[in-house]
Amino acid sequence: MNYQRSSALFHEAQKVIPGGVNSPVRAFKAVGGTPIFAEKAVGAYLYDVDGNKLIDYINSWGPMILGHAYKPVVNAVIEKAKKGTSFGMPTEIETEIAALAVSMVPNIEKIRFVNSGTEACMSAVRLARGYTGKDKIIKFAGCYHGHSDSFLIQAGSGAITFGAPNSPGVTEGTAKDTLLATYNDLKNVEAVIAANKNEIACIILEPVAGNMGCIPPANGFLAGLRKLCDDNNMLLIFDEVMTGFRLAPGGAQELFGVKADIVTFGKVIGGGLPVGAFAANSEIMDYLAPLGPVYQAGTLSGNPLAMAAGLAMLKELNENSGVFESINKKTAYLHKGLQEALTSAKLKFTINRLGSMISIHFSEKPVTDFNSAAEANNDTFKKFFHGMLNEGIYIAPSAFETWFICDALSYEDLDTTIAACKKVAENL
Ligand code: KE4
Repeated sequence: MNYQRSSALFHEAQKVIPGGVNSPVRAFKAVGGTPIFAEKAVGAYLYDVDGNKLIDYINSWGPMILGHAYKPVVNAVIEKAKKGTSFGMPTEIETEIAALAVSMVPNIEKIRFVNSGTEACMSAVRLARGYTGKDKIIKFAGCYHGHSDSFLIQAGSGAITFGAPNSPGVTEGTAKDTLLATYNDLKNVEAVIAANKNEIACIILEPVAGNMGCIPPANGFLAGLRKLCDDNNMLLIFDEVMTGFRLAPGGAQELFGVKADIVTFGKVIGGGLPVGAFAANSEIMDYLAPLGPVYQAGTLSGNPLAMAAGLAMLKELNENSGVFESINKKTAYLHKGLQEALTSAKLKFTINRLGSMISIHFSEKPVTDFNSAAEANNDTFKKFFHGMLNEGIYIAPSAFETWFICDALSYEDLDTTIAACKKVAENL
């Protein structure tokens, strides 16, 4: 593969953009090498600036569940743009997409649109704190909820009493209100709660983790968190930025039958344009300004182009629920093929999958939380990543990401991916 133009563009970008990228994971720091610059993408294929055609398993980190440049989404944006790009005033389309989302997702009566998953999760935590009158939150090591200060936290020395910043710029004051727990470990969550009795506003988690690779919830984990929240007057926040409108029309709540108090969205709900959202029942959501005391705002929230893209996407998913079964079947087919390819190469690995989320971990132990994900062989992953890229298969440039399957992938594409995996694995 020739990456000359990507290299030249990366050189120029670094002169005027920190690290040459507008989001760190794109810089290939976790896998080495030069990031690829996209030229265009259609369906399951991404075309880079050097003319390479790649089968895309990132899909903009999740939004392109129906494939890139999906015509109903593109046409909706084009038509809407002709009427103006932003007003800073209420528009009818916001009500349309809000009503559709409320009809698709269980346990929500109202939804507020914002511009990113970070903004959605940040606002959901502020709402939980305002509604409960309590300051502390529990998040899980390895779960990512965006770059808001309260989430950039690592385990503090007194792990079950307070967190510590994991980025300069995050204050000790902020960090002390974030408690870190271990994913899939209810006993650990109980200990954190006991050490902070009556001080915790909420538990926030990815109901299926996608930022440690894909890590499904252990049986009973989500229901256990639900009970702990009910018993301790805490709100349960499902961060469905990744799982929302992907695992099922109603997301993880529908799939697992566990009720969250607040749900956050991003990615798919915007159809590739900048949209985040958070939703709950009316009692909780009416705590938000202008009705209630919890302030939250945004110039471009409910932007007409973003709403047009999101509404077109949700309409497609709502009217064609066969998509969910289709992408799940494709992911299961891919899983089987990857499993056989990696086994025949006699590698130590484990594959996690749930619905259309899948990840390969070069570890022979089960990967059920951040520590077990971190113990996998990252050097092998780096070689695997570049080997697959050289075969025209573009997976996430980090071992701590999930593959995103889109319905534009054909079974021929999947067979090409499996053959590439077999070839690469034999040379690792
Ligand atoms: P954004 O602010 O990036 O729109 O959303 C933050 C976020 C919140 N919650 C979950 C579960 C997420 O996965 C994300 C963002 N995901 C990463 C990829 N794992 C975005 C990629 C990036 O940072 O460039």
